[in-house]
Amino acid sequence: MRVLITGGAGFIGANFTHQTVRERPDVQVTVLDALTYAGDLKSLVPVADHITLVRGSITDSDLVERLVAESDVVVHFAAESHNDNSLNDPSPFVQTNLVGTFTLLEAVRKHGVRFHHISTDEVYGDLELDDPAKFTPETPYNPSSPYSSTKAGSDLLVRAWVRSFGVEATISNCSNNYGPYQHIEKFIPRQITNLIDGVRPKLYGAGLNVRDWIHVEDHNSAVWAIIDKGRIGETYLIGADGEKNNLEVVQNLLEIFGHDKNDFDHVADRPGHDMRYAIDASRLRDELGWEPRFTDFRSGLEATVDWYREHEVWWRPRKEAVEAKYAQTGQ
Ligand code: NAD
Ligand code: TDX
Repeated sequence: MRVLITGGAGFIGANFTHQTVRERPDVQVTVLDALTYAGDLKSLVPVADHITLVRGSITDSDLVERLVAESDVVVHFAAESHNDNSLNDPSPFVQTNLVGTFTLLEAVRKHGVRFHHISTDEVYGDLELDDPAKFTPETPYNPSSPYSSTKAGSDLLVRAWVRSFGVEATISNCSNNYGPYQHIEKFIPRQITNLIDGVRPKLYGAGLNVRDWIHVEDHNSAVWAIIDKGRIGETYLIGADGEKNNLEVVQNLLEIFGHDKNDFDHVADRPGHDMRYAIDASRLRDELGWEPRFTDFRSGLEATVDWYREHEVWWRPRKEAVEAKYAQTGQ
């Protein structure tokens, strides 16, 4: 099987590439990645001898068509992925998440190639803290940020290409991922690298916002389950019942580092900050028999802390610029 992985030099795509090379020696992997600020070639060094890497944009229709024509499956991770960046400048989000997905869809349509679209639970908006509900595939779309609205739009493009043109596609909407190779602009690695540097963690607002954490390896095993056994045209929600508020996550990290649980700072809140995400993954579990393996959040977090401690060469070059950017918004 020839698999084209878009965004394979980013956090989840790199972990997916590693998992695929490790567990599926029969798969021929090509990664297409523009190597934006979020992509890092170092993340692919451990698998460099087993993949073909193409540097380019998913908005480049000639390049995309050539690569898609040589593939059996496209797994589409490439995106602008950070909410805070989308509040500062939405333009690359529209280009990559909407125009890029459109470009890929036109190519898979022309060449009859199977497509799997990676999306987020944020397309559903947010839930109240005291609401017992979780997101299901029937929850109406109600995105809040420029990031989540462009992801929602990309999902709708995929659905329309399935219905109107018979494209063989599936969609997955996953909750917040954590694990190795995550960009240090994101919540958990930002706080881990702050703590390594002796800087207090930064909590937006009161810190009561809830995210439904899943280990990146579990997200990626679910993606393979959908590629292997998923029904064409279907949407699968991926989550592992990992709801935690941000304060709890920061206090877990402080404990791991042996600090007092109050050793953090409250900083400016994110405008329009979604309160709570929660996933009902029963379709994935019941239909496809998928189960998460990393169900103990604390030990997953400890392993992630160890990874950042051991891979300072990977993240250090970005740290100063990331913090300088947050300083501009008082975060
Ligand atoms: P990331 O920002 O770490 O990586 C994105 C990758 O896409 C980078 O390597 C970047 O260089 C590449 N890219 C960006 N624009 C491109 C373009 N125009 N052409 C080609 N490549 C381009 O993101 P991530 O956290 O790994 O997220 C991957 C996917 O998973 C995204 O679609 C995101 O919406 C989705 N998702 C992420 C999470 C999460 O918690 N991180 C949760 C659910 C869904
Ligand atoms: O320094 C911080 N302090 C803080 O309190 C940062 C960077 C974030 N936060 C909060 C904001 C959120 O409530 O932590 C939570 C998680 O923030 P992010 O890591 O920015 O993730 P989020 O906005 O929830 O979106 C993530 O999950 C869904 C990914 O970045 C998206 O790509 C994915 O779709």
